Amino acid sequence: MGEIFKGIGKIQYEGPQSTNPLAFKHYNKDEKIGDKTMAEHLRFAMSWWHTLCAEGSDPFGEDSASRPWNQITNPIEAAKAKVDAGFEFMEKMGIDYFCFHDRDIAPEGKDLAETNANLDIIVAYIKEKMAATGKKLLWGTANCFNNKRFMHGAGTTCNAEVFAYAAAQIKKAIEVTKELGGENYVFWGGREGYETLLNTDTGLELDNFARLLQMAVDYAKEIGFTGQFLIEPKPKEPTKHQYDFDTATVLGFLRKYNLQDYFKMNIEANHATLAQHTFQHELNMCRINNVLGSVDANQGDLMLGWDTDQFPTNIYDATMAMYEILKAGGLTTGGLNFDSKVRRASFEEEDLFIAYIAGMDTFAKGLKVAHKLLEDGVLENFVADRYASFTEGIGKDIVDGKVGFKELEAYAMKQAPIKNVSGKQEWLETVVNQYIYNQA
Ligand code: XUL
Ligand code: CO
Repeated sequence: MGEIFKGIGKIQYEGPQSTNPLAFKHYNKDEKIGDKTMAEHLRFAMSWWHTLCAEGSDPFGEDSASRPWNQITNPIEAAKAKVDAGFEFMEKMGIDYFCFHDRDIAPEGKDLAETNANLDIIVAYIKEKMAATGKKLLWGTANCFNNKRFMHGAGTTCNAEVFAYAAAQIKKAIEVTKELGGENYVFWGGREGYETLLNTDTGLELDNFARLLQMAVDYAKEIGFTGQFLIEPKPKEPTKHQYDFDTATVLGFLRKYNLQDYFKMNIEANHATLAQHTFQHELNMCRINNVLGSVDANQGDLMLGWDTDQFPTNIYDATMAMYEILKAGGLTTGGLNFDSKVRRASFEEEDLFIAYIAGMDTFAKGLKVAHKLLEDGVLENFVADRYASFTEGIGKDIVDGKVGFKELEAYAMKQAPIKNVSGKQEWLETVVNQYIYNQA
């Protein structure tokens, strides 16, 4: 298509005092934070769907933006133009990774065979672009929620014909992800839930969902796909109740069906808040269970009950997210994928750049603050002191499994009056704020 984002050059780092809307204020990709560069820590990714496919429509209104690459009538040519736009965007933004659903990159054909053939054409085109630019695929996934065939679900449908179709679609999506060297493969259960229990066999649906995931595990082994499988929890929307409600629920499911060794989580900030959790809570649950895979970086509107997928600008949330990520040992095969969309009224192409800069700067600043917090051991030292009673005496006996109810009763009968110590929440909140204010 030739240059698409005319008048916008490569986005540069200009430092915290810059007032240039098209410059980074905190994200300085080669700057070292601890032993890794910012780019290595943050592993930013562009989401194909929100960045290249979405044009501002919502349930009440038509598109507000018409992207030039989507104006081409031939669907394969339009898909190629979208690839051109995506790679130019990543290049200008300095983003190394991208993520897609199968249907984001190539149009459906008249049947599955033609749809797969369309995918092959675009995958070959993307592969060429990857080789020329060094951009990488963070994860691929199958869109088993948009087409009306999935009205009752995909892996959790009541219709075995649909289950078979979904399995075939996911098989192809895993093959494509492998072909492009994808580091992960995501399962987000868009329709894997129910609208009413009056017509739903939840037992069969969950068993079948586990069967589908087991088939994916088996097939990945068979074809030598070594990327990490991820499940992206979300409690609701589009279904009233989604089975992959949150990290704790997904872990219970995986353990029941003996799938726990094959899946980690892809945590999305706005999904966490829809489940009435903080973003940090979900990352924390992943960290302590060793299942932190990747992150869909966005933010919701806490006053709304749906997924608004806004670009992340909340510095406090980003700091605490990076704190959990660093404590977990960092994003290994994962990354920070902007599953975020510009607001409907931010319809100009420049707004895409401004939005990504806002998100990347927020996480870069969060990374710097979180690194410093950890380096100084502020919260760690406080927490260690708070639980010190479990490192000696009766507390150590509890942790070591040396005592049961009877021994503890005997101990409690003779113990001195119990003294507690303040949790100092307000003080800790002040300290975190000070780190945010004082970190350049
Ligand atoms: C939907 C959502 C998806 C997944 C991939 O809420 O987050 O875009 O990230 O299917
Ligand atoms: Co997501």
